[in-house]
Amino acid sequence: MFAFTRKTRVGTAAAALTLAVTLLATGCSGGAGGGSGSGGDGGNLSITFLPKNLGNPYFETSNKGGEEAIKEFGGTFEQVGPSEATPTSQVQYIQTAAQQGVGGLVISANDPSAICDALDEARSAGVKVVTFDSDTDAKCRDLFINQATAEGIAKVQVDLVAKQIGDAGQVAVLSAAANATNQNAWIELMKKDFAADHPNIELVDVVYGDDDDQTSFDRTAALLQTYPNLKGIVSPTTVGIAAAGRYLSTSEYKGKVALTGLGTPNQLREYVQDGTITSFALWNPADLGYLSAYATKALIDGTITGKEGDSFDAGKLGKFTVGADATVLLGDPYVFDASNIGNFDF
Ligand code: RAM
Repeated sequence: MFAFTRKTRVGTAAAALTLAVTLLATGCSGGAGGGSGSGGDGGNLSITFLPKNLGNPYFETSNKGGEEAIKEFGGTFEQVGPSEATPTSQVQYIQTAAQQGVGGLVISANDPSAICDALDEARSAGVKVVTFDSDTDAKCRDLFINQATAEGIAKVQVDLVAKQIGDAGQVAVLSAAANATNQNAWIELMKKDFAADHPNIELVDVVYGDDDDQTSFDRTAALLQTYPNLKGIVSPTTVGIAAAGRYLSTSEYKGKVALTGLGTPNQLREYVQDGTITSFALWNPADLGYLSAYATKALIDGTITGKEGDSFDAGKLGKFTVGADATVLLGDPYVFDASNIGNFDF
């Protein structure tokens, strides 16, 4: 029996919000809600969340979702993480969690392979390893909780920028850390989409802000200087798009150079209101954390092993089934604009 312990602050009602698209959770076979969970001795339900880095509102929201789920099923939630999103910065936290004997580790990887040795050791010690948001090589983890398909995430951003610049001209990508598994997968697919469907759009550069606000801000300034004819910036990171929005909103480029990508409504609201940003996309990070926690519980209590076709209950989100490559899919990306941004608080 595990008492729930809270090691992060509980914030607003953000975690309770569910995006229109994700709440479909169709087959929603009855939310567990408040405390049904595993009951009794479902294994070691002490679960540690390890984001790419701390201080990113996106991960604060996903952690809140994880915390909510773990509270429901009576486990212990902890959140740890490095200050910088570098390839090996998470290793020491993985080692510590394993030494502490946690039952599960939920991690968003800064690099597909740099943390694999540490994860292997943790798994040998009996820790269930679940990646979420940004995967490792599949052999290094038990399960990956994917926010939306990589193809869908790439396409929504390409479609948005194409529409915003009249389907012609130069665009650049402002990404996160150079090794980030998720952004790199999305960028590769964006390149294909541009080449296949948008012959008049030229992707001139991909630069990296390291999911650091100041670095992302500086990279935005440099892009605008280097490419005077730039028509649009696509930033597939919540940190990057917020920093680029801040730069553009007080510059001569506001409303002239389009900015889109993946962002949180709370960070971008003012830039939608002041005309810097028309529309952008994301999923519900709280739901992603919530689903990841329930998936980890299901691995720990033996409901699933990560085999394709395994299914488990994820509380208010309903039932989910493990797909190919031990991956579970949350849903579809969602587009935010002036008409709907007021409905969201995260
Ligand atoms: C940042 C991180 C995260 C990514 C989002 C869209 O918060 O890079 O991994 O999924 O942006």
